[in-house]
Amino acid sequence: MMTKTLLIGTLLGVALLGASVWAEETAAPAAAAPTVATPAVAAPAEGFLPGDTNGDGIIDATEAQKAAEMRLAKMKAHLAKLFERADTNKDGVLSAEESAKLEEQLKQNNPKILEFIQQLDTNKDWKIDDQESVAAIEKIKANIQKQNEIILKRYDENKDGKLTGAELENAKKGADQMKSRVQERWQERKADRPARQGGMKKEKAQE
Ligand SMILES: [Ca+2]
Ligand SMILES: [Ca+2]
Ligand SMILES: [Ca+2]
Repeated sequence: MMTKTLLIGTLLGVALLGASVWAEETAAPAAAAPTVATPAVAAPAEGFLPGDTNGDGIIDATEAQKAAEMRLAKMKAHLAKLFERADTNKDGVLSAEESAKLEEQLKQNNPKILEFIQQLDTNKDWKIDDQESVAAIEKIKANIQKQNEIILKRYDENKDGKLTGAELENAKKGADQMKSRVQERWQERKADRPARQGGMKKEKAQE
């Protein structure tokens, strides 16, 4: 059994993938594709959790549906770019070789994204078709539900199924700490690949 904290970390980390990680990964294309634009990735401006539009610390069914759809749309856009880049002979499919190369690249740069893609792309063609999309929305919503449960278990002191007053404050603090930790991890990762990131930044600055 994983500890509660670790689980929260993992889930919040995955939730935060919705913003920073997608931006990060998309901003670091291979040198061969400098023209790929970074999509406008909305920062989770609303509540302290991405998707929590009313800021009550819980992602209800309506919020979850919207959050899942958004996350899937981002994921599809991101995957389409990865696909295009990986499809070196431009025949619209990834050969075993192209596929292996992309997998290896993601494994090194962003294993969490790879894991997420592999969970959703069940027929392993590096595309999310309609059927996979339906399943993906359900999977993302189930993750959100799990996240709600963990947050309530940890912060809902009076067990009324809501976070109010000090409960909400504590949950916010917890989320902030988790965000800093996630960001620190990203800084560390950036530091591990200064050439690529530095190169990209300079290119961007000159545009
Ligand atoms: Ca909410
Ligand atoms: Ca697929
Ligand atoms: Ca409560």
